[in-house]
This record gives sequence, structure tokens and C-alpha cells, in this order.
Amino acid sequence: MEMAERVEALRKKLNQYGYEYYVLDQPSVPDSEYDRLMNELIDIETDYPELRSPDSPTQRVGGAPLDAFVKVTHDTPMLSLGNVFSKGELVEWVERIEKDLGYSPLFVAELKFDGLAVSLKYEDGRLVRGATRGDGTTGEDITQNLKTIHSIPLRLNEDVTFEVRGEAYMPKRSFEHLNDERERLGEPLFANPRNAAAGSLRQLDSKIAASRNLAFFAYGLVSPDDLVASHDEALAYLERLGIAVSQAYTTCHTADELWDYIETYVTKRSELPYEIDGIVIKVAAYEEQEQLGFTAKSPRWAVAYKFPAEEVVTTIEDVDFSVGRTGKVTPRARFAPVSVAGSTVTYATLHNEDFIKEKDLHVFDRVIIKKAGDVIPAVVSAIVSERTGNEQEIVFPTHCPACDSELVRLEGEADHRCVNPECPAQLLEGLIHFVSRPAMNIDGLGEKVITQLHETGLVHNVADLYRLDREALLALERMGETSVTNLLAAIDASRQNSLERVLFALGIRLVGQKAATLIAEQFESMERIMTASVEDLTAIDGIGTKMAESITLYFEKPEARDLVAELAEAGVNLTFKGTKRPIDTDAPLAGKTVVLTGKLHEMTRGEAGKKLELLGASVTGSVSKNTDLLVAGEKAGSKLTKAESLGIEVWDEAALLSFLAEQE
Ligand code: 0OX
Repeated sequence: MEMAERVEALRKKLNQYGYEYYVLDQPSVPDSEYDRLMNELIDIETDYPELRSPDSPTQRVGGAPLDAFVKVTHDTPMLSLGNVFSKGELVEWVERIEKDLGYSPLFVAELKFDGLAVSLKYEDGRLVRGATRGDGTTGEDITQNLKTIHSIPLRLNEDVTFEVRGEAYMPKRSFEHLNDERERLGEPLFANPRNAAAGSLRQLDSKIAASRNLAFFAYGLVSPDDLVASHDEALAYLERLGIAVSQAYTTCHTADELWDYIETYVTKRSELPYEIDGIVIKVAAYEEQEQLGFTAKSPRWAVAYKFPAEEVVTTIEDVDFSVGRTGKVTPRARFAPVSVAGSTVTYATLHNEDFIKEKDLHVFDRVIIKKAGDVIPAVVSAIVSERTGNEQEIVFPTHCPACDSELVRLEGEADHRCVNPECPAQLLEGLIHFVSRPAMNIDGLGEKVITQLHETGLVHNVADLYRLDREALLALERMGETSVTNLLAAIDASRQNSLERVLFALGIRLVGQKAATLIAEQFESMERIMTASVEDLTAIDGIGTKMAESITLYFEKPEARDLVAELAEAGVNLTFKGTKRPIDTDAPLAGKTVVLTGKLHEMTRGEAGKKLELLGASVTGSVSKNTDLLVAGEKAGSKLTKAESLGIEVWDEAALLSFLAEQE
């Protein structure tokens, strides 16, 4: 036989066996037979380079590492899906469709795989390009990595030219194996299979992706009108061509039928070998899809029902109380560590005394917890039926845990506050807030240094920062020439900050970044803000009475006015310097404090920090109980150990990249 013919025969067989094994999960030959044929093909391709081909099954092992991913533009944008969260919202969506079309169409309901959306381009039946979704318009060419996924055919059963869209994911078993292995090696764990899949596909070295046992399901065809007439036909067609399509889809006529399907998978979800985070519902006929069209972000003819957050049970082992910069005392429950929505949870805020009373929580109660918005751990309820009698009441302190002065709880307010203006915990938290990135952004003033400055008495109020001298700093432990020079330069640079930063940095109750920007834009100088009335302030769209009252109350205090005078004296700019992008309190990481440590490969920590800040995070230098997330690159040291001991969520670089990619 001609060598070329043998090669073709081997490829055909290997493709067939691979399909049976990876897509159908029904191998017809033992692994040894597959390996034998593969080795023969590898040998021939080594000896006859002219017979090599990019769509040969030998290409699935990964190739030489890339320097960078090439950007690709999607000819047809990769849109995202609108969401519904309840039966009521689903019914409304269906009614809207029926109203727009004037009749009730056929729907396809299918699983919403929790992975990474990708586009696959086939030309004459050959896979020529695989790309990430990116921002929907521009993604990255990850062909090398996608080729390592056995459920993505490199050759189709027909020589067609089209683009397929689908989800690359990591099966639950692969995820568990991968994390077990990483734990053994002391490497940071992936938070969930989605992050693991996205992280694997973002590797420049495709051998890594090849080792990660990823899989793929197709869920759509682009511009398919001449091939098929509806989505269900498309799925069946894709399957005939040898592309992995989940068999879980169904067709429905009514919202009730759709809801039945959803309920079935709410139950079946945990038995599936891969993660799903919802159900996708699509109007079946392409003609109807075209008629319904798109909004700016998503098609009107499809919607995702998102499953409610996963809930788990654990025990409250203890409750501690901390004092924030506004004097608010916050109770926090410590749990027996438990895994929920892909990460280990050890703490959750209990907010205030009313929350504890309303939920009737006790130390040693068994409780249901979930992650609100899949991120922040929250207590849902106590399981009263599991009480043993050993539970203990959670007693709210009457005195400040930091300075022992009596706490006050004002009429109509839920919070207990320490009102001692000299409370060391408040002062320290105030200083930490003042220097933080979203506020004055003073680099090199992490929590450790600030605590040191505070404890040694060098810095009592924030204006003291601007009066620090070199000698005093050099006398501190662990402070060398270079760090002192850098620190003084960073403090000096902060004098030039625009007004909104200073206003936010003062830490006035209820005044967040967004409000500070609105007010600074409007009033342009601290002088004018200080003399503004409640009416002046509420005239700004977005500033409510409560916040306005808090601002006027703050500036009525002589200490506050003195502080502003001291800042002015120290040369701190107190005027608005220009237009700023308002900070989005709905941003995905709004209110989250993130620390970066270790070496990152794809970007510097500074770059990563900027990206996270753009998504609303406050990026700080050191890990504390206030840290929500640690991003640990290579050779992460004490910060990682500390974060782990505090039960703080840890992401590796891959998890960070996948998160950033999702937000694009
Ligand atoms: C999924 C999934 C995602 C329809 C138009 C934009 C996305 N994650 O499983 N997307 C879609 O559909 C399109 N279907 C899915 N099954």
C-alpha cells in the first residue's frame, strides 16, 4: 500500500476510535489498539514529513509554545445571553416572544454548560481556527489548545465550510484529578472547573492544555440558513458531522413545558459529569430568530435560566467582632470550612445584631450557607431541627472590642458603633482606607507599614503622613533607604490627586467612590463641599438625603475641618482636576479587596492590579482579615500562607486570566 494511503487509513481509524471514546463514550477497541495505531502514524509522519497534516490526530498532543495569542475578529459577533431567574421571569420572556411573533413558536431547551465559549472554523471539513469569545467582537486564536480537545474533530465527516460555536469545559472528574495533583504539588487550586478550563486554554504552551482533559459541546451554527432551518436541526446536523453535541436538549411548546425541563435538570444537575449553571432556551426556527433580532448585547430569541446559587450546610464555630473605620462593629461567623460553588468558605459576615436575631443564629448552630452572586459567602438560615441544646447565644458586645468605650446603637439604625474618635481600631482602619488604591493610592503603604506607623505613634491622623520625615522612617524596623525614598515619593505624588480621591479618602460615612466623584465634579473644591447644605448636595443626581446629611454632619465637626486645613497646609490638592470615569458600584468586584502576590507570567502585578481596579476591586498590598481574594502567582510565599490560614479565597494566574477574560 502507498504510504499516503496507509496514513489516510490510520487517521480515519484513529478519528473513528477517538470519536467513539471521547464523544460517544462507547469505545469499540481497547486503548492498546488505539495506542498501537497512533504510534504507527507518529512513526510514519516522523519519517515522511511531507505526509504530515495539521488535522492529523497526532496533532492533539500540543505543539511548540507560542509567544502570544493572535487576536481574531469574529465576523459574526459572539453575543452573550440575557438571564431569567424565576418561573415568573421565564413566563414573561415567553409572552414577549409570543407577542412579537403573533403566535407561539417551538422552543429548544438545552443545558447551559459552564465553561468557556469558543468559535471553531471549519473549511472543507478541516478545523482551521479556534478562538475565544473575548469581548464578543475580538477574541484570541487558541487553535493549538483547542486541537488538544478530543471531542473537537480536526476533520468532519463532510467537507463543509462553516463556523461552529460551543463551550469548552473541564469535566468534573478531570477537575478533581487536576486539583488533587496540584494539592499534592503544593500549587494553588482552581476555584472551579470553569476557571480551570479557561486557565488551561489561556496557556501559551498547548502541551499544558493537552494534559488537562478538556471537552467540548457545540451549541450553535453561524449563518447556517442554507444548511438547516432550525436550531434543533442544526444540533442534529452537527452531531452527524462528528461534533460533540449534548443529547440533553429537547423541544417545547409552552412556558410550562420549559419549566418542567428546567426542574428536571435542577435535580439531575449534580449527577451530570460536567458542570452546568443553567438552561438555555432558544426559539427553534431561524426565520423566527431573524424576525426577533437582537438587543445591543444579546439575541432576543434566546435566554438563559440561571440556577440559584448552590447551598451547603456547615456549623458556626465562633463569632468575632471587628471595628471598621466608621466605628461600625461587625460580627463575623467562623465556620467549619466547607466547599461551596467551587471554593472553601470559612467566614461570612453576620452584618449586625438584627441579622443575627432575625435568623435566630447561635454559636454551634448548623447553618445553610451560599455564595451570594456566586462570590460572597452568606448565611441563609439556621437549621433549627438539628439543634442539640449545646448552641450558645451570640451576645453582641456592649463595649468596643478595640478601645472598650461603650457602643451606641442609634434609634432606627441596625449598627452598633464605637463613637470614640480616638478609637485606635477606627484610626488605623481610617488610615488604611486613606492610603488605599481607590483613595489616595499611596504605593508602598501596605497594612503592615501603616500599622507600624500608627503603633509607633508616627502617624496619628492622615495629615501626619505628609509630615513624615526621612530620619524617623529610617529608624523603623525593616525600613531601608530605598523603601523610605520610594514611600516618601509616593506620599508626595499623592498630594497631586484630584479632589474626588481626597473626598473619598476622608472616609465619610456612606460616601463611596462614585458619590465622591459626583460631588467633586459638581463642587470642584473642598471649600465649597464643606459649606454645602443638604439641599445643595441632594441637588446632584445620585446623592440622597442620608448621604448629604452624613456629609454635612461630618464637616460640622471642628476636628474634620481642622483635618482638611492640615491637609491643605501639607500641600494636598483640594480641587477637582478633570473628568473622571465614574466608578461603577455594580462592577463585578465592587467592594472587594484583592491582594496580588508572586510572579505572574502574562502580565505584571501592576497591570493585573489595574485591570482588577477597573472591575471595581480595591487592590491592597497585604493580606488581612479584610482581604476578599488573593491572586497568587508563582513562588507566592507568606501572603499565600496567611491567606490560606484566614480562609481567604485564592486564585492562581490561570483563574485570574479566566476571570478577566470573562469580564472582557
Ligand atoms: C452554553 C450556551 C451558551 C445563543 C446566542 C448567544 C449564545 N453555555 O451552554 N450560549 C448559547 O447560545 C447562544 N447556548 C448555550 N447552550
